[in-house]
Amino acid sequence: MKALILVDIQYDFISGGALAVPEGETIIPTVNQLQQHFDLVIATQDFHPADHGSFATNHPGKNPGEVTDLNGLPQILWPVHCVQGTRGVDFVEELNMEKVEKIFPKGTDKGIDSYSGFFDNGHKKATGLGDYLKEKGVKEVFVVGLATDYCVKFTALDALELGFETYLIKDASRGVNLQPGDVEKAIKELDGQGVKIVESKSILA
Ligand code: VGL
Ligand code: ZN
Repeated sequence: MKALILVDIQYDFISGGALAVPEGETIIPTVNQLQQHFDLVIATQDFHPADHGSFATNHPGKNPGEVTDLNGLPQILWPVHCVQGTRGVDFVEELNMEKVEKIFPKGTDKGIDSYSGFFDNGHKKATGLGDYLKEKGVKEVFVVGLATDYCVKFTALDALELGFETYLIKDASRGVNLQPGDVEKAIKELDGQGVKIVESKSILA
């Protein structure tokens, strides 16, 4: 049983969004095609309250890109993004959601960020995604979406740690590249940990 996880394909992560990932929207046609090749499709949704601790504006004197301490964890500060009730939090209209069986929101606790779709950044609370996939009999997890160097990366690493055979579909993901080369670094790290890096054509063929 193979599952496809669509990570954070939301307005704030595409061109024009608050935390725009370069070329973020260009993955959508490929992601839509890929869905037809999977038994199960699920989506994660970055889903912050307005007072979330990952927003630079909630730390007077600090700017996006700076790192602070958030309840004992290092936290990169981001522009305000994916706030519940705003358009930025919505899935991009062109993304086919018909096959998506369940949505897993994350980043809802203002005191801790959650890059992975499985756990918060402190690995304290599970979103339920791991148990859900296991109950469905999933053995292989394929990860696509935004952003390769943050939420896609940590979702893939947690999938691997939970015992799933884990794949990153490279061309169906895009990254932030806060520092030049971050995406390549993330892919190398995933590869080194045992995530299989593949191209969409190997699945669509
Ligand atoms: C993400 C930074 C902050 C992501 C979410 O979806 O990769 N990155 N929140
Ligand atoms: Zn976020």
